[in-house]
Formats: sequence, C-alpha cells, structure tokens
Amino acid sequence: MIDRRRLLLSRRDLLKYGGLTAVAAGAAGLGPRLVEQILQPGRALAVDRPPDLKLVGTDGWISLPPNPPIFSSSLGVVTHPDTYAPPDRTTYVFGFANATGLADDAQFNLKNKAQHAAPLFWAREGVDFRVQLTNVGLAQRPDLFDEHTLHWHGFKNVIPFFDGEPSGSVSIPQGQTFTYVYVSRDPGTYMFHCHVEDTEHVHMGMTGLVFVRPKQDGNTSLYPSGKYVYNDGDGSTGFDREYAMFLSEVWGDSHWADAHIQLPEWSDYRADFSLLNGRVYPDTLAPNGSSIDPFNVGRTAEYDLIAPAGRPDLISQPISSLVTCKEGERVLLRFANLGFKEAAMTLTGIKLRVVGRDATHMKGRDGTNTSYQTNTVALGAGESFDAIFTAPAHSGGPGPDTYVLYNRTYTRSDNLNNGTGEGSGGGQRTEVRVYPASTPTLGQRYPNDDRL
Ligand SMILES: [Cu+2]
Repeated sequence: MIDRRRLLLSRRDLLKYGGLTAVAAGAAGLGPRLVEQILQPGRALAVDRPPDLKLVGTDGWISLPPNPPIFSSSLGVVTHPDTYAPPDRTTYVFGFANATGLADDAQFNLKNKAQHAAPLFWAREGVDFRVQLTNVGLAQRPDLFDEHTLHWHGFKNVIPFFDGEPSGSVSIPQGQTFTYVYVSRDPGTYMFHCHVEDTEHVHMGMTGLVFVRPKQDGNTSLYPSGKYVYNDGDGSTGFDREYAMFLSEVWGDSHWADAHIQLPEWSDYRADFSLLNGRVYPDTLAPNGSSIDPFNVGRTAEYDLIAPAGRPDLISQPISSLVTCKEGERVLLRFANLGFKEAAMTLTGIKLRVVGRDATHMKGRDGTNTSYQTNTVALGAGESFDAIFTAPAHSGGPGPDTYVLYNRTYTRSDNLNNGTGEGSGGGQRTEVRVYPASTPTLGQRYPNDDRL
C-alpha cells in the first residue's frame, strides 16, 4: 500500500530530505511517474508560459582578418579566407542565433545566420528561467543532420535531464524544439555550449557566456547601484558597470574543412585566431550590434541582426569588448574561456580584484575573504573568473584615458603568428577607457553596453 501522505511530498521536503530520499521513495513504490514529477518540477511546468529566451542552432559566416592567407599543407589548399564565404566574411561557423520575439515558424529564417560568440544572457538566482532551443539545420551542409543541445557548463542541475550532454539527456534533431528549464542556485559567471560532437560543435562556434545574478541584487544599502556579483553581505562585490569577456579560438583549416565537406583532423589543432567576444583586435573595439540585449533583440530586415555602426562585416559578431567607465566607478569583468588554450588576461596600470572563480564567491566557509588583487587573470579552458576594478582618477587630458586589456601570451594577441612573421595584429586584446567624473551619466542598459 502507498501511504498517501508521502505523495504530498513538497519541494521543501525534497530539499530537506535530499534527492536520495526521493529516489528511495521511488524504489519503495511511488512509481516512476510520481518520482519524475518530484525530481523534475520544472518539466511539469514547462509548457505553462512562454520561454524567456529563444535560441536556434544553425550555421553561418563570420569575418576575421583575411591577411595573410593560411595555406594548409595537409589539405593542399588555402583554407583562409574561405572561397565559399560571402563577400565580406571569411570563416564558416556553427553557432546559435537569438530568436527571441520571433514566432516559432519564423525562426527557420535564421538558418545560416548564426552569431559568434553566442548570444550573451543571464538568469536570476532562484528564479525559473526557460530557454527554447530549435535546431533549424545547416544551410552550407545539407548532407549533415547533426543534433544540437544547450549545455550550461558547470551549472548544478538537480538531474541531468536539462544538462544537454547528449548521452545523459535529450538532444534536438533538425526541425525540432525543446525548452530547457533552469532554476539557478549559484550566482556567478558560466559558459554554455552545444554538447553534441562537442570538440567540433564547440570549436565551430556554438559557445557563449551566461551568468546568474544574486538574490542580493537591488539592495542599495550595501552598494549604491544595488548590483552585485555574489551575495556578499557587505557590498564587496558591488559594481556599477559590467562586461563579459568570452575567449574562444578559430583553427582555420577545420572551419574550411566543415564548409567544404571534409573531415577536420582534430589532432592537428592549432589556434590561428584568438577571439574576444567573437572578434579579434582591433575589431574588439568596434561598437555592439544593436542586437546584443538578449531579451530585446533589434533587427533591420525581419530576420537579420543589426550590424555594428560602420561594420557590416561584423553583423554576425555583434558583441563589443570595449570597456567604458567613469573615474571612481567599479567595473566588473566576467571572464570565461572556452578556447582550448590557457589565457593570461592582463590589465595594464589598474589592479583587478578577483572576487569569484568558477561561479564561486572568493570567501571561505568561516567568512574569510579569499579575494585577491592582481593585474593578470590566468584561465584555462572551461574556467571563469569575476574581477572588479575601480576606475582610477582621470588624467585631466582631452578625451578618455586608455588602458589596455590583453592576453599576455603574445602569440595570441597577434593573429596568424604561425612562425612566418606575417601576423597582422589581432587577437585577444581590447581597451578600457576611463572618462572624467563630470561626464553626464545615462547608464549602462545591458552588459557590454558602452553608453556612459
Ligand atoms: Cu551543436
């Protein structure tokens, strides 16, 4: 006999007794369907309201410096720039595109319009957050029927159902849609990627940065802006402005191979380009496409993004890395690395305080403050860091004071430095521009917005 009172197990009870108790209850005869409802409360609710964000998985083309060309000795051809690319692009990618605001049918018009890095988005601690992912197929590779998923790297799912790792959860075939449901428990900076054939899909561009805002947000008594990285209790992670710095790489031969129906040999991997938010310096300084607010996507044509001002070639790389602030403001840099190589991001002339690592507040269990000051954040593949700096006093000269933020590994701040000495600049490098305190304040509307 089933004890009816046990059927009324609430979520509070589930948290109190722990998931194992519920599994034991299942084994004791509650039946798989009830256990499923207990363990997946979000799934049962998943159809009762629209998603917060709609993404599609598809392919597309981005723009990287065309000179010097890359000749592949193993393939026997020039692989960069790609001769199949549209006139103002160079490089084939797989990626995500933001379909928020589009009707479900209209999402298929985003085929071949993937962006890199993937759309930047965020959730709030403890608040149900839903992302609908639709696989609209690959325009350049109609012979492939690859599935896609959304894997929130390092995120603690209650169960693997929404994890996106295809052997432990569902993946999405072409033409299909699935809604991921998250209740974020740990504030901080994460990254996400498609987990299907992940060496290929991650490297080809299906990666981006995601973060979770803490419950403490909105409390203006600890820090005037009411914006925090963590639930610090003392305002130590309060900030005025925030910028995502997402690191990824492009190996030219593999992108050419995928566009030309060849198989990349991944053991030959070589990072030709090191990207910051999907671009290389000095493109990193170009403005945002007006489409980077993930929840309010602007478009020119009905289904196309709006290119950064004066840069139609960067239409599929809409996220700027230019950091603007006023003297005295606290600025948060959210670093995440889903390249294959370690990076050493250095800010010249300004100390950074690292307040979080891998979505964990730098604070011991006894309250000990374990944050530290540095001017270099070294991060390996799959790592994230939250670092805050206070903008120094303005020099009084004309215009903003400029500080350089760059990868200290020089071969990665100089693209195509493949031993030929022909590197043409580029790489993981951007600028921090500090304006006088007297500059009128309009306010940052979303992360990476350069509006003062
Ligand atoms: Cu994929």
